[in-house]
Amino acid sequence: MKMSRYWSTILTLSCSILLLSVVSMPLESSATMVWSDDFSDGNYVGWTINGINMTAVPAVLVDGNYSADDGLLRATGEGGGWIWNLASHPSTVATGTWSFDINSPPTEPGLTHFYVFFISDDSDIATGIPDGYALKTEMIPDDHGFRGFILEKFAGNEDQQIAQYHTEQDVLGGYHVDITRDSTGLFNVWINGTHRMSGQDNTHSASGYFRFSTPAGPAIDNVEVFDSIEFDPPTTDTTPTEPGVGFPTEWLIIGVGVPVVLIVLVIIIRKTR
Ligand SMILES: [Ca+2]
Ligand SMILES: [Ca+2]
Repeated sequence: MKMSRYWSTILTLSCSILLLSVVSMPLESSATMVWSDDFSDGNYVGWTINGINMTAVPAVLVDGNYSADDGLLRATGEGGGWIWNLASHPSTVATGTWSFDINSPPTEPGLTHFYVFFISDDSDIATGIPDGYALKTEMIPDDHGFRGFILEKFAGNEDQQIAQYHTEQDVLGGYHVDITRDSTGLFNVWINGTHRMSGQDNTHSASGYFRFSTPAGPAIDNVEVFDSIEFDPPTTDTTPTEPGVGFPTEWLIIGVGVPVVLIVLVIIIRKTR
């Protein structure tokens, strides 16, 4: 009882569709996280620590101080805001997604702001201000009365504001931050899940490090860096957005492919009896 050429072709096609869809699935659904650290092991292995004494002119390198004893990376040591600590982790992602938690303790004299350089190079490390892009957290009102978050570009000796989000209250306690940057240089920033900033800049297209730069007090945790855009910007700036929940086309292919294969098998079995 030979299988007809017609049904043989159908079966081959069906199996090919099924195989293709299964093979293509991991490409679409595989994790794209490049690196992460939640400090749950109580250490900051993988991070390089520096410190800068800003009271000296020019500023001088000193020992930086951090502790991960409590399961997050907190700048410790001398307070007063004059010793800046710089924790650097290798990170070559320049387009993608950066997610992290920050924690600001009640301010002490001299501590007014800190930076997360999510894209940076290793220039000007002696001043604590590398080239790249940073989220600046202005914990309490600055000289201009601004408090909140600033997306800032650093290039040479210049820094330039890309976008800002003025908060109603002092930025104290814990906040979750998600930042995306696409291939056109467009940044989007979410604070506690709500879209708050967007802006575009193409000055820097490469990164060497992710850096947490701060006087003693603030902490960072749950750093996750992806080389893909994990959050879609909203159509308006007021609507919180969640990661896109699309219906993968693979499911559709499988939804069609599996029944087709089953139907063909049933027909063949009935025909060959
Ligand atoms: Ca942690
Ligand atoms: Ca660790």
